[in-house]
Amino acid sequence: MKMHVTFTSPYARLARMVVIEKGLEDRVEVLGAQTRTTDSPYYDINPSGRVPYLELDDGTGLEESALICYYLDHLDGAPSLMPHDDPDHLEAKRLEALARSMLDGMGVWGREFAYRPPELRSDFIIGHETARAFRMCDVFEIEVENPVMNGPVNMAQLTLACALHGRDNRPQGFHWREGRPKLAAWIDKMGARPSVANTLPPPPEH
Ligand SMILES: N[C@@H](CCC(=O)N[C@@H](CS)C(=O)NCC(=O)O)C(=O)O
Repeated sequence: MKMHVTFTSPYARLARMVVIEKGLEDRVEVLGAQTRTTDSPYYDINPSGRVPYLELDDGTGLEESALICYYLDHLDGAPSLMPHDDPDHLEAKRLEALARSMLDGMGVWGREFAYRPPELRSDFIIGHETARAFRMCDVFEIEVENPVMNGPVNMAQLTLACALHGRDNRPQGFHWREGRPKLAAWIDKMGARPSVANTLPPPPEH
């Protein structure tokens, strides 16, 4: 299988984490894609131009990190990151959705800095997304004590790690550790997992 990613994308990072958590490094070739470029050759592989994208050996292509993670977790017939028979299944899904909601907002916020020159940035969008992200961090300062966030590794934990690990001051002004000691300690603990440590985004170019 081939997985197309960028190494800055948190959604691609989530899929890369699952490859490592499930021990699939020998079966999934991770390839850097050229996104956000006119006429990128990647558009011939995935017309949407988004990452992550998983090309199965039979040529089928899967878009969307949630679907890719689902596929990879179920490949061995023993899904461990989203176990359906777990009594906490719904609680795990609830927390995963909260973490993804935070990640989605941070993507909007980060794109204002990454892809717009300063004079075109929207203070309104930046303000709105900054406030949302900090509110969600406050929610997780409490929820990191939830048993789902402390039991066997799962999608809720990995999604929250994608949103926060290696993201201090990224986007600019995201000082989420301040006043949130439990969340900071939880992220640092997650950072010891190879799937988290080995998928750290590269440092910003500017
Ligand atoms: N909901 C999608 C979001 C994927 C996404 O937005 N990826 C961004 C990178 S973070 C992307 O590919 N951007 C390139 C583009 O918009 O052309 C998922 O979870 O996979």
